Amino acid sequence: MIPNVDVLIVGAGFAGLYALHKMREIGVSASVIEMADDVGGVWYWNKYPGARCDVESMQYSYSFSDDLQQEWQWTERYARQPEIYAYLRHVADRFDLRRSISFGTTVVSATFDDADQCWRVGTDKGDNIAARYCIMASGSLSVSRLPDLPGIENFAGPVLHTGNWPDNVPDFEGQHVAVIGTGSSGVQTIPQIAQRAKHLVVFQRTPNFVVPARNHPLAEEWQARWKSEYPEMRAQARQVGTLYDFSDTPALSVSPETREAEYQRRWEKGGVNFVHAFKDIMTDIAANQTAADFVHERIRQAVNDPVIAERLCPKNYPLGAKRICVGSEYYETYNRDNVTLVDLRETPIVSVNGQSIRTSAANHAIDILICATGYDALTGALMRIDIRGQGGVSLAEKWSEGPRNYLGLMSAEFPNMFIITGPGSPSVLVNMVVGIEQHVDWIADCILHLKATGSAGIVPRVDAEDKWVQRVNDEAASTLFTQADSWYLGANIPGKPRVFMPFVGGIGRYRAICDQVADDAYPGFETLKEH
Ligand code: NA7
Repeated sequence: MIPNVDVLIVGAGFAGLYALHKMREIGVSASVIEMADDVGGVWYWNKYPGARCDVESMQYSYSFSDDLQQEWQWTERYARQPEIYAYLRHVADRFDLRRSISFGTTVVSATFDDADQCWRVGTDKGDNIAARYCIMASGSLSVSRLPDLPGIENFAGPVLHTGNWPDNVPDFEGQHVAVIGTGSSGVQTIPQIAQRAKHLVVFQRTPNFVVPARNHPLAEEWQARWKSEYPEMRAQARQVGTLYDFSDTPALSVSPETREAEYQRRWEKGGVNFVHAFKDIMTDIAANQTAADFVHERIRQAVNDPVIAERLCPKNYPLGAKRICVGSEYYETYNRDNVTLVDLRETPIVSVNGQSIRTSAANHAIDILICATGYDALTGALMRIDIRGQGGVSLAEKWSEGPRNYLGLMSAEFPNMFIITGPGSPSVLVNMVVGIEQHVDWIADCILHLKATGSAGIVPRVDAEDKWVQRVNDEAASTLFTQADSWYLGANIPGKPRVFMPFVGGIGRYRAICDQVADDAYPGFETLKEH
């Protein structure tokens, strides 16, 4: 049985591992519960061919230990899943974290005990753990979602989800394979599967903007230089998330030729940096259209068949309003003889049968079905735990109209439960590792403050929460982010309330707000007195 602790952490991905290390550092007892049989979080589950990070390796890594960041050697500009998984395994071993992690165990409930002022956490193994604090490091993109397709249960072959990839995957060689979904995961896996399958059919509901990765092995000197500059680089990253080449120039303030040259320069360098070419791409639709037009032209150049090229051009939402994808040979893959693109808006899926998928126009023979259909983002992992706060209030009921919390960190009526990179925080809009370290450090300071002041805990006030929710909404509404049916808004999950969830104001501003709250002795929160 898992013993009672000061801090119970749910999840052993990037967030949970650092939270455990930090809690030990501040001298509180802590343990982690992880449903997988190893550390890694999304980097444990996302083993699909082509899985890699779209933030550069030198930046998508912890900064809390200089020894760690100096000793670990990355091999590529963008790390592949096995390398990030190996890195997290190394972190777990190097900091001796495994002894405090219960693997293969799922948290099913967490109930706040008003009398004892602690959380009582239940697992699928029958544990009932008392913990003063809970840290929910359960992931922003960890609950994968299969599509609701008529007859999918009748499909005779393997049905795989990119976010829940099994170890024993059938060989694609000689097979008829379908990929449904063209977000980041689909964009990464489609070129890889196409090289092995006899035939690949891609079912696309919405085309995405895909910028080239231009991935390459990391040169020794480049890595050494980064490492020597880490103190300054990490300090800057704490303000901006990822060190992109940000611009102060509005897109329409320069000539079309200058604009084109800037887009081209960034296109050739590769990566998400493309969207930072001008400062108003995410706030001015006319500026945004110039970037979209540029990408449309690149798609038309890359794809031989003009009809297929037009199907691949995203036209009904602003560039970046759905998370931009970073790909390698993505558009070129549609020039292969063994690849078919099906536009589900023109010809929707009518039924899935034993060995085929029938659309309104054709029947496609399929041996293996790959769903790259995404996640119940930001709230999914919390909602599948029965979380009950003061007086038995249910988090799922409280959030039935959309998530409500203060600073993205805590929800009123749920004392001492901290959420890492959840809704209301910069979360998936910034480099996740930077966001995680900021959250965990803030939580550690908060727990130390509570100990120092003899408090039994902390809980947001409803008025502070209401104001924060309003602020998150208002800031999102001032951008183009709300103008797409994205998972940022919950639009990919039928019935999920449409609320723009992340805080768009950037990690630097967010950090300053959180730091100010801590410096001012936590206004907007109430503390619990020891009984
Ligand atoms: P995403 O970005 O949510 O992409 C899922 C894709 O699957 C997207 O193209 C969806 O189309 C499509 N989809 C979802 N449901 C269906 C159904 N029912 N029918 C057809 N197509 C469907 O998930 P990813 O795993 O690619 O990436 C998630 C993040 O992980 C990524 O941004 C990185 O941060 C890492 P839609 O656009 O909803 O029309």
